Amino acid sequence: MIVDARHRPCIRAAAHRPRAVVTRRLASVNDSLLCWPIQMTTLFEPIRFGHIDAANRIVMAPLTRNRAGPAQVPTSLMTTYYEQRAGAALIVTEATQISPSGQGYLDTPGIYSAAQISGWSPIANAVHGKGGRLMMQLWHVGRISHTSLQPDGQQPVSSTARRANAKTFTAMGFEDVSTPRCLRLDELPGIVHDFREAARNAMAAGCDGVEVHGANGYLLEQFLRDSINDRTDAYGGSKENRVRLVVEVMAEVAAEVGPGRTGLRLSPVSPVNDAGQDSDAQGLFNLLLERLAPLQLAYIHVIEGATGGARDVAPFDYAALRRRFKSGNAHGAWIANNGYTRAMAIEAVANGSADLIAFGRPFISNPDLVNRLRLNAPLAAVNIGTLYGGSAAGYTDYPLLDPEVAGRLEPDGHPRADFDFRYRA
Ligand code: 8OZ
Repeated sequence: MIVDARHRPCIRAAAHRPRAVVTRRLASVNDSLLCWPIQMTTLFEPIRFGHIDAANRIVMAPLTRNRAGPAQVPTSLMTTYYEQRAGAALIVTEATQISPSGQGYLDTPGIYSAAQISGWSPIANAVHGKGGRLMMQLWHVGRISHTSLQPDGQQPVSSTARRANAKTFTAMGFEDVSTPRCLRLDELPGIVHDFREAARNAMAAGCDGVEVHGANGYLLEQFLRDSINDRTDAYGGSKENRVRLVVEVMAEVAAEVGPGRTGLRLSPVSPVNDAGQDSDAQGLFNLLLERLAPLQLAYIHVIEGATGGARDVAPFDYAALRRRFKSGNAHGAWIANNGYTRAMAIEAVANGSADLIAFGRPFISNPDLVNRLRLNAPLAAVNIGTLYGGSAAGYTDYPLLDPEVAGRLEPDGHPRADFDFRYRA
């Protein structure tokens, strides 16, 4: 069961108002007797899960933007970008490499050096200053990389020596990824160690927790899926063996920062980055969540369908996965993602199929997405040409909602009493 957030000062005033159920009186006849209850959505209500208290149920999904500075250090422009979006219940940072070999794209930030920790620190402070919460997404890209991005121009590493049929973004533009080298058994403790150290660094930077990137065909998924993992050691073959590395990483990260500050992102059937379908995706991910259950993680964040694409790319019973996570974990939250509209998000939270909903691209072009969703205001379209790399253009210059419309909100973000609800769905 999810318990409500301990209300922070910025939302305390609102907490005294009965928002969950309101009554509207019928004008004219016997108005003291004729009332009907209107069940209001819970998408905009606070929630506490693990050790995270969040002001609403709208998460900013991790979004790769390729604007880190030299030595993969976050910049002050990134502080502005994240601060502008702190109205989200929770921001999950763009994927951030745990080690130099974990990098797969140009100008993605890292969290393995002192300079990188110092670079992330003002971002965490800025988000907290606006009442938001910041989880750092930790990734190792594995074979989705290019030798030009690797230390000393070495081969990327993976669970296999087979190259992915995928592209990455390098100094030369979009290029085919390089052929990887298969990690030796004796190198795997080092990968687990790097995740743990990175988690420690994220907390030193002031983050509220970490989300391990177990999705989208990157290193951890390269171990999970039998379409990629062709090992014959204790980390390949059976499902039990293929979930082993993810379980070890999650156990170490949770031991470092606390399970209530640890989440995991999965994409069980997404085909991105040449991640072929597992021969039994349902069985594989069901087993993974069973093995993770004792850890009592703060949340699981699931991309439903193809990342950024079709939601029905392959059959999958997400509810079965959620049941395995929820069973015995009273404080864990289920975050759903991928192509959710406002109506779908309201419905999913209301019917309990998700506790929070993560929005990706809408957060890029709508820094005040939470207010817009509250008011059912129009959403601005994203400029695809400025997604990856570049400067402030298409990054920190997306406008806020028209102040006249935004003026219909209380300072805490809830619609004013005189709001006429014409923007409501
Ligand atoms: C879109 C599609 C696949 C991968 C990530 C950079 O997951 C990505 C990604 C984005 O971090």
